[in-house]
Amino acid sequence: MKNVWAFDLGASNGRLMVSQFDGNYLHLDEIHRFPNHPVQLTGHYYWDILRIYQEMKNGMVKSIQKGFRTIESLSIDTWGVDFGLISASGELLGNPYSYRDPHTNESLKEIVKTIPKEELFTRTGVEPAAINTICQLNAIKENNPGLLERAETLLLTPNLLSYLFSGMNVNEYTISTTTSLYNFQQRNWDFSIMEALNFPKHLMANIVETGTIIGSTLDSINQEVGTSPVKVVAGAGHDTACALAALPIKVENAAFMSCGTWILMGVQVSEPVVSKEALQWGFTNEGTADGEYRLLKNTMGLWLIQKCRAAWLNEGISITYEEEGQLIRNSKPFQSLIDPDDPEFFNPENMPKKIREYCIKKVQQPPETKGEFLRCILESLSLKYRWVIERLELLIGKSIEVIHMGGGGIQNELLCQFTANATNRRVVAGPIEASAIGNSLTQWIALGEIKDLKEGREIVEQSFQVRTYEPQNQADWHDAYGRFIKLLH
Ligand code: ADP
Ligand code: LRH
Repeated sequence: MKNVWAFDLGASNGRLMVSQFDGNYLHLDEIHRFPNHPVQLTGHYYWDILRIYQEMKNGMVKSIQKGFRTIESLSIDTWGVDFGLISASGELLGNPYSYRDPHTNESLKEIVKTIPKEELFTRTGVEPAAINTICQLNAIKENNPGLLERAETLLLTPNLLSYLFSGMNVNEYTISTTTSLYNFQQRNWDFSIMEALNFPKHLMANIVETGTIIGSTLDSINQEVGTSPVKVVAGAGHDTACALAALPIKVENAAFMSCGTWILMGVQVSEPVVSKEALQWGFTNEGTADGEYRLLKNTMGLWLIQKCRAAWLNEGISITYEEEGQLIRNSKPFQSLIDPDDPEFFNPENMPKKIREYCIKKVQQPPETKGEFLRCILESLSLKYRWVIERLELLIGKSIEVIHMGGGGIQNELLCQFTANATNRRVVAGPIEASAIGNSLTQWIALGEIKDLKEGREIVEQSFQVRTYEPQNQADWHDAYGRFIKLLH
């Protein structure tokens, strides 16, 4: 059996998985998992990239200790849009900013004075949004110009890390498409956008196709972790592209949902959808692992629960996931609803307090108990997914009957059931580790062990279990949607 290392780094946790392929089945072993959070200091939010790098090496050591010694290759996928800047002498300049940093608050307003929103959208396919790389670069240009002046190369997070392991400077296709600086017609960086915004034109490292073998692990790494050289593959670098690659979607009328800190819901399309409605409803088009596009909406995900749990932990209260489910089951349905994508919830200091304030403002009974907060969140999230799926259908002119959910968030069974209920569609949930599996598929394809993604998905289907959820309590969910939709206007 051959092994590859799949590093899947999410905005709440990172993990190293060994993916094994025996010619018929894939096997996945979790080697190492570590928490990951934006760190606040000096008035900004950063990623603790050096700790992430160290944890990745800790994972390699553990893998070898567990007997996975011969590794064919490695690839890294991460959340989108963020990046590191490298100096002319090859050093990392500062800590990479997190997309939750408020320094981009004014960026979009500034950018659209030069390039209107419609033009940005039709050139890049990406929803104009403050988190995007383009807005972060604009904020750095305005607030920290010295940093941009010293920067020779911009590497998106997966490729920043692959650079630290291999010394090779490239950006991979799927992660590059998240920036709002990628021109999908030219299939390259949009140098005229960069010029118009006075970004240095040399900044963006070249884009390579998904699955390019870019080099191998540095001697210093091999010595430190005790391995022989491992091929470094630029597999799909965007975690959402990886998740879609691994979902066992067989029918045309299916949508995907990648569930973690964010929830991304969409469909694969051969050309980006950049209509007026797509822009108005906040849809985006990002690259798939097989070179096409994902028409999707970036929506709030389990961040709301993560931040409630953090606030309760500050009060000394820790709840297990099992208790979480019990608390929700024991609380009254549809008491209060929120628009989960309201900007108020993007990065508040105290999430439960914000949710209460929102409900009071919208003249609803605010949640009191932990169960009420959690129920309010899960019901509101699921109702938002109905809103998204109905608009997706309008955009593609086809009906969607099945939703494939993957990612760590599907371990929340109520989220899957509520999504089936709210959307009145069958949900097929699995695999949980969709991103790590998709990451490894792009490596197995690069290594010539699997022919293409179609074959890869068939292998995933026979290797991992899925669970089906049928819609329930339609009348109640339909009534609740009537209340929910009013919150969006
Ligand atoms: P990311 O990749 O964004 O870091 P994951 O895909 O790892 O996120 O999903 C993590 C989230 O999934 C957690 O924040 C939590 O809300 C949810 N989750 C993980 N395990 C469980 C579980 N056993 N029960 C319920 N929810 C879970
Ligand atoms: C989810 C995700 C999503 C967005 C966000 C910044 O982890 O990759 O697709 O790009 O992070």
